[in-house]
Amino acid sequence: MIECVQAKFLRPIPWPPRSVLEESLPSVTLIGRSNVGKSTLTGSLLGSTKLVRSSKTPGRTVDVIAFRCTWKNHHTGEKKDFHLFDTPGRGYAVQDKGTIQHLEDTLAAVYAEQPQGREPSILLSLLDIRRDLSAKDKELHGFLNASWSQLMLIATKTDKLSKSKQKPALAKLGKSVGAQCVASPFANPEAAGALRSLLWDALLS
Ligand SMILES: Nc1nc2c(ncn2[C@@H]2O[C@H](COP(=O)(O)OP(=O)(O)OP(=O)(O)O)[C@@H](O)[C@H]2O)c(=O)[nH]1
Ligand SMILES: [Mg+2]
Repeated sequence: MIECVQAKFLRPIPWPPRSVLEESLPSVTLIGRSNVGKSTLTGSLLGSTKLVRSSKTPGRTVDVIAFRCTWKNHHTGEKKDFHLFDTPGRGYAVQDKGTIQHLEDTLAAVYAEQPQGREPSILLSLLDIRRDLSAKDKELHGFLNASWSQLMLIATKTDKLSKSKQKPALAKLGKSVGAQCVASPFANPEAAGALRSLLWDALLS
């Protein structure tokens, strides 16, 4: 079992982020449209909703929010430190026409903060299972598939579909982005634990 034993809110990083975090650590960065569930998933990964602000109103998160986390593997006793970045939603908080360019700049900046090839930079791209991919989503995922080695697709709001529709919808979404999609662990601590295990392996790779 992987548990978050420590999570520290660092500071909001202005958009686009110009600051450079001093410590070089692996990172997990959550991206996706506004209201898709990034801050909610951040809370699940931290094992606490106290440090995050999710909201029914789109555009809640307007800066890149950085956390310094320590996860512990209770089987081996091993610990792992990393940065977790919750980002503003595309399509609302950052509305100008250069949205994709801004996002690419953000990701490049987050990536550049770590010595390349040494620390894994894991990107979690969140997609609402009920929405068809827009042209911009496709453009962005074309860029990410080509440039990001550790990209994981997370489908949110799967619980809003009936059980029988969830699997085919996951497969369809995965096909449209050209990669496998896993369901977000919304309100399901067991599923949150399973996702932390997947990320743990990725952080150690
Ligand atoms: N039913 C359901 N609701 C979800 C899920 N994930 C998030 N939500 C809800 O969706 C709303 C938006 O969630 P947030 O986590 O604030 O979304 P966000 O992507 O951080 O939004 P911005 O900060 O505006 O970019 C909240 O009311 C959440 O409770 C999910 O998987 N299922
Ligand atoms: Mg948010």
